Amino acid sequence: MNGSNRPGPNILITGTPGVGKSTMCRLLAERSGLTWLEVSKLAIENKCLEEYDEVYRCPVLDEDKLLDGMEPAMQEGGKIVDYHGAEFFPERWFDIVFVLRADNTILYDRLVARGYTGKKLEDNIDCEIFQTILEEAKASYRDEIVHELQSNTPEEMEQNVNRICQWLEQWKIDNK
Ligand code: DAT
Repeated sequence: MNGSNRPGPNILITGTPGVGKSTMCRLLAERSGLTWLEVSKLAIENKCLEEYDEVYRCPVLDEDKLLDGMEPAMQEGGKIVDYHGAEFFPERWFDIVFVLRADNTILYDRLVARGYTGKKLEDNIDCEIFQTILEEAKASYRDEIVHELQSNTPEEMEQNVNRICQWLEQWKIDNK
């Protein structure tokens, strides 16, 4: 049940970079009418990116500032959030969490196509092999709200979106 009194549920879509979070969120937002909060864009818009990490070749995120900026929208409910991590959001924000997964070889090709090389490429492939984000999600949220979804093919993405839309319809019935 929804203990938060939100008018709509909040959904977290997480997983290793390249598993298909943003591609699926775009489609899910269109189909469901929920609002997609793209954390990577919010971080830029709300000026939450600090100095550049030379090893990982990406800027360091000011997590507290990002979370404070997201709070009002999350309280409204009806939000889809995608991020390549699951542990730094408040647990109370989410009604359900989906962890997207992809086969290592498929993920490798996607990340190479994105221009990832060296340590960044290796670390992200290791992250998927060791199912780091799945473990993070299970450690951060109640087991029964964490679901793993395979995201290797367009057909699987379609099935995933349908499944989440069905869950949403049931949520509306249960929370009338
Ligand atoms: P993420 O947001 O998790 O980093 P993405 O949505 O940008 O990933 O997807 C990475 C690439 O993989 C992009 O070129 C689209 C493709 N892709 C994503 N999901 C897919 C799927 N289920 N089947 C085939 N290709 C997919």
